[in-house]
Amino acid sequence: MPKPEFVVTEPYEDQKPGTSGLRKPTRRFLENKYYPENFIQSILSSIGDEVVGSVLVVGGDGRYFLKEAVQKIIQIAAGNRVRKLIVGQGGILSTPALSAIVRAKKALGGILLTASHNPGGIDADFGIKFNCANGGPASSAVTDKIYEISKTIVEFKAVNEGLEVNLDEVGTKTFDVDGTPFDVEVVDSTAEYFTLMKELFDFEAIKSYLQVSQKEIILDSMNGVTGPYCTRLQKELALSPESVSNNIPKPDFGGLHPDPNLKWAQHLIMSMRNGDQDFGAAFDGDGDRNMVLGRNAFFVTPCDSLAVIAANACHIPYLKKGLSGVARSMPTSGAVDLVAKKLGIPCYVTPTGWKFFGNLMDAGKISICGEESFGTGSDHVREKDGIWAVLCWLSILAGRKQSVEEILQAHWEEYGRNYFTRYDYEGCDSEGANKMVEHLSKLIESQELVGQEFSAQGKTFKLVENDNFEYTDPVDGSVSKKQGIRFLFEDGSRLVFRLSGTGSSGATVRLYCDSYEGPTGNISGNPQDVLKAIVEIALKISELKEFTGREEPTVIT
Ligand code: VG1
Ligand code: CO
Repeated sequence: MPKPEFVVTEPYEDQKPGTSGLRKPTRRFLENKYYPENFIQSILSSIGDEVVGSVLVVGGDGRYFLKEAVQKIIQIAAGNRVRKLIVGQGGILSTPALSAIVRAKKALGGILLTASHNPGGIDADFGIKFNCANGGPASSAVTDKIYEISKTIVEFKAVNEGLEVNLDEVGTKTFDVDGTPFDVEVVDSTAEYFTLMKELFDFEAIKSYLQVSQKEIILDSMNGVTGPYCTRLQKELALSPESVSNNIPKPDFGGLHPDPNLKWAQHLIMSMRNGDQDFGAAFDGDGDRNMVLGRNAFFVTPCDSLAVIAANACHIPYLKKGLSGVARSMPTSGAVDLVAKKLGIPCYVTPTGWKFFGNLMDAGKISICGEESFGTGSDHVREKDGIWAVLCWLSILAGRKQSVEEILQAHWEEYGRNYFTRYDYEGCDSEGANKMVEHLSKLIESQELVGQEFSAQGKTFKLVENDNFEYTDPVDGSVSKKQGIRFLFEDGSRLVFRLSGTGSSGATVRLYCDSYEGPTGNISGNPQDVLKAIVEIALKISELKEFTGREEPTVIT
C-alpha cells in the first residue's frame, strides 16, 4: 500500500513569487535538488489543515518539464492527504480553463505549471503558480506566506511509490494511500472550458455570420496551450483548416517566444498583411493573453480592445444584461474609463497583475477588466482569457457587421483616441535598473519637477503631478505600495515607469506612454509618431539610457 513519507530537504532563498507565480530558468527547477518539491510543499503548507481531504486542479501550458512536475505534484498531494486531483489530459490546461474547472468543481484551488509568455525549453523558463478557490491567482498575502514557508522548509511529504498515472488517458484512478482513498482524475483539457464558453456566447450566431459573410479568420496559438482550444473552436465554428496555426503545444513552443505582441507575433502580422483574413488573433503560452488584428494586420491595442468590448457589451450574450463596473491596471490607457463614464458605471484602477481584479469580481463590482499587456477578461473566470476575448470580438463583428478597423474608427469618433505605447528594456543589469528607479523615486519625493515645462519635437508639456502608484483594495482594504512611478502632464499625457515582476533573471524596465485626442482631434495618427515627443521626455527625465546603457528598447508595443 502506498504510504506518505517525510523527505528531508533544505530551503532555497529565491522562491519568491513575482507578478504571477514563481518563474525561473528551467534548469533551476531541474538541477537543484527538490527545488520544485520545496515550492509545491510550501504551497500546500500555506493552505493549512484544509488541504487534508481537498480537491485541487493541476495543469500547465505544455512547456518542457510539465509532465515531470505534474508527477511530483501527484506524489506530494498524496503525501499531504489531498483527496483528489483533477489533471488536464497530458497535463494540458490553459490558465483560464484551470480557473473555470476550479470554479465549476468547487475545488480548493489549482496549481498551474507555466511561465506564461516567457519562452520554454530546457534553456528557457519554467514556472509554478497557485490559484485559490475563486479560481484566481493567489493574493499577495498568500504568496508572501508561501515565500516565508519556502525559506525555512526542512521536509516535504510525499508518496514516492505506487502512484503511476497515465496522463494521456482520460479517466479516474483511485489509490489507497495508507487506508484513505486518493483520486487522480484526468480530464479532457477543453471540455469544461467549452461548456462555459457556450453559456457565454452564441456559437451558432458567430458561425452563421462567418459563413454567410464569407469571413476568414486566423488563430495563432504560437505552439502554446491554446492549440487544442483553437482546434476545438475551429470544429465548433466550422472554420477552414487554415484558420488555426501553430496549434500543437510544444515543449519549447517550436522556438517561438509565446508572447502575442507586435514583435513576437510578427509572423502572423506578415501573413495577414499578405493574406485575405478579416480577423486574426494570437495567444501567449498559457492562453490568457491575446492580440487582436483586423484585415491587413490592423492592430488593436489591448487598451482599445478592452474599451471596445465594454462599449459593445450589448452584442455579447453574457454581458448583455449590463456591466456592473469595469477595471484596468494603472499603466493601461484610460480608453475604458471613457466608456464607463458614458455608461454611468464605476471604473477601478488597480496595480499591474490579474490578482488585483479578483476581489472586485468576487464582490460583484466589475464585470470586465483588462491590462495593456494583452490581457482581457470578465467575471466568468478569475484569469484573463484569450479565447474569451476572441469570442467577444467575433460576437461584436457578427452583431455590428463592420470590419475591425471600422469598429475602431467609430469608437474613436465617439470617445476620442487614447494613443498608447509601451517600451520594454529586457535583460538589463539589475543594478542600473534599480538605480534608475531610485533616481525617479527621489524626483517624486522632492516634487521638484512639478510645474516645470519639458519640450521635445517642437511640443511642450507641463508636469502637473507625479507619484508612485498606491492602491487600497476597496474590498479588503489591503494596501499595495510602489506600484509604478507616474508623471502626469497638463494635456493629459502620461508616463509610467516600473520594473517587471515576471522575468527570470536580470531586470526588465517597462516604460508606458500615453496621450489623448478628443473625437474631433487627430484620431488617425500613427501612435509612434504621436508619442515621439513624450517618449523623448520620458528618456530625459528618467536618464534611462545613462542608467541602463540601452539606446533602444527590445520590444515596442
Ligand atoms: C506582466 C504584465 C502584467 C501581467 C503579467 C502576467 O507583468 O505587465 O500586466 O499581468 O505579466 O501576465 P510584469 O510584472 O512583467 O510587468 V502572464 O500572461 O505572463 O501571466
Ligand atoms: Co499568460
